[in-house]
Amino acid sequence: MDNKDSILSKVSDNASAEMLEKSRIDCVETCFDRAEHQKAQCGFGTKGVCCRVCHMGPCRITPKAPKGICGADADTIVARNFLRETAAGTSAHSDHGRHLVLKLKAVAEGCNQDSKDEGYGIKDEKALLKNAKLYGIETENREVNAIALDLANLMLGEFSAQEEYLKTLSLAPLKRQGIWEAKGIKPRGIDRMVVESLHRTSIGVDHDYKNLLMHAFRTSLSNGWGGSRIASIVSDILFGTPSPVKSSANLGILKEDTVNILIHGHEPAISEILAAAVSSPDIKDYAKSAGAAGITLAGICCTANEVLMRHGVPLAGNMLQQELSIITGAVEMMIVDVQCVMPGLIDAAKNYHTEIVSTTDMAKTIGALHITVGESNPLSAAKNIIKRAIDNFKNRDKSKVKIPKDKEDLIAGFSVDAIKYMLGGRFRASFRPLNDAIIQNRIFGVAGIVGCTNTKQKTDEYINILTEELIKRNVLVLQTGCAAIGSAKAGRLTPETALKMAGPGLREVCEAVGIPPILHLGSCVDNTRILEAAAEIVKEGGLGDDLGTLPAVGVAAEWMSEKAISIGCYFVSSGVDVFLGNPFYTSGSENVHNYLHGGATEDFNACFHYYADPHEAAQRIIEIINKARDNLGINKKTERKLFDMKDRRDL
Ligand code: BF8
Ligand code: SF4
Repeated sequence: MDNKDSILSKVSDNASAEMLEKSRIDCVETCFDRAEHQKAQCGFGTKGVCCRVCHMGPCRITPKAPKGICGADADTIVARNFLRETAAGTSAHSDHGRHLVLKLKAVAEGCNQDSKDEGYGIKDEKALLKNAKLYGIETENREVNAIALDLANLMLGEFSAQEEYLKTLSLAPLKRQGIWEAKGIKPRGIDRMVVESLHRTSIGVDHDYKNLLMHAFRTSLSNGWGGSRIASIVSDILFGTPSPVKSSANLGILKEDTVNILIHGHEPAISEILAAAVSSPDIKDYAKSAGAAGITLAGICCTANEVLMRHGVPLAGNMLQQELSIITGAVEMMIVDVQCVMPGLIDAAKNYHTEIVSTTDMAKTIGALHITVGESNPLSAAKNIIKRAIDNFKNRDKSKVKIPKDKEDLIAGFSVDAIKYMLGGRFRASFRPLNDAIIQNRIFGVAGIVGCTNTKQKTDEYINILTEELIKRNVLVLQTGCAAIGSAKAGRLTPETALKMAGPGLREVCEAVGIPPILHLGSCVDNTRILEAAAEIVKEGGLGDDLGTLPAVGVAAEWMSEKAISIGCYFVSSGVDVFLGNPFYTSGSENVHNYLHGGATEDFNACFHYYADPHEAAQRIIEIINKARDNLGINKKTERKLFDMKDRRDL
């Protein structure tokens, strides 16, 4: 059994530590225990030199056996594995995007509604019109549904295009588009890119490690400037473009006297309708009649981020807290959709009254109750699920309940439109003040800190150390995914707490504008909001004409998912250096490893950097940003000027 010290070496926040301790008392196994059981991880796997793409193998590369049975060497095998991971990550984000486009199409055709005002609909017509125009769709004097249908059909074409290049690429700066063209990595249809990845990596096809890696970058672009971007755009149209919203984070948001329902996964369609169901008066009455004071709806992982951004639904926790949330004994139901949902939830739930409900036909787990929200009357279907959770309230065993007190306030909801609005106000919404602040060295640079939590690291530690080190040095931090939840749990997503840590220049700007120095931009697909912001900064002028010239970096601090590999690749091929807190499984090939961690700079002006220590990462990030500033000629010593009232108003 773990002692307190060993528990504290696994998790950073007190709520998680308390629940991990309770897991010992309740005899519930968690991912932290299973990580111990898996400790002696396979060296061939971690080096990337195990190949099982055909059944003459598996083949493993060693000094004595430098080639597989077919003759494939370490370079080929490592690059093939890397491409397969990138393709899987791309497919996850992009399929999420596809489901949303299909939802938009159904809504435009008048389906997916209970009545005119209930069920799914187009919440943000402004976002629809803006994006339709971006794609060249006629909007003048046309019905909203007709425009939505055209946009949905165009976006479906982004998945199925065989010969045409992705239209969404045109949202990137022209110079970057030119680099993709010159390097031959402009993706065609998203589905084609993923299928081609599988084809290329099957036995006897592509053996040139560089050619394989180029297809990894090409495929990742079909995610970042394709599937994920489309997912964010369509989510905003269907559910509303986020704007700053207050909420709170960590397991302390659960309540002893309410029915507690957790939503977990990634796709916002189900959670949106559940959020609507929970706030309907008949459901509130139903909860009261069951003896509860109300319903607490909260989220885990990126589904949580989606409904936080749009409705202020609190964050129960990030990926490695999913089992810990059940161990509170106070969760009536966890409703899951796709991605990052651990099969281990079922065994954890068996120890309590918690019911796990899966909602998507493509993601089932034995032991979970499967209920889908169909095309007709989605709101009624969602209400029925919530009623079932309420019915389960009476089964809660009070003797097993222990809810940690920890919860922190937060501000989220920073879509690109919201950031522009905060910076420039309603009539002059723009990135100009941010660009000026960077040019004047009030803000030294920008870092996007994204990604997961991983049992190989103490949860949230790397994220929080690095974030603190960077804002101290006046680097504005943009966050998404589980990294943002990590900062939220540490109480860093409030202007007050974070401003105490920020360097003087960054603090000045944040105070003048009224934003925290760490901005929560949303879920993992919303990493494309970071690219969108970067593209807007380039467009605004004064910081070069390409994403690759910006004083900006990306960081996947505690990543574990294949999605993070795809994200990292689309950042690098978009010209943004990416720091990893965990290594890729590529060390078995010097050629592959060296290209990804250095050689790629020649092609894209960016590459990957692995640092196990967040302090060292911070140091190197500062050097890279400094070099970008030098190249832009904005490192000239400018006279520091304190803001007077007029400057603040101008900002
Ligand atoms: O898509 S950050 S652990 S929840 S993979 Fe998963 Fe990683 Fe969390 Fe969101 Ni992204
Ligand atoms: Fe072995 Fe080649 Fe088959 Fe891979 S493709 S398992 S290296 S024979």
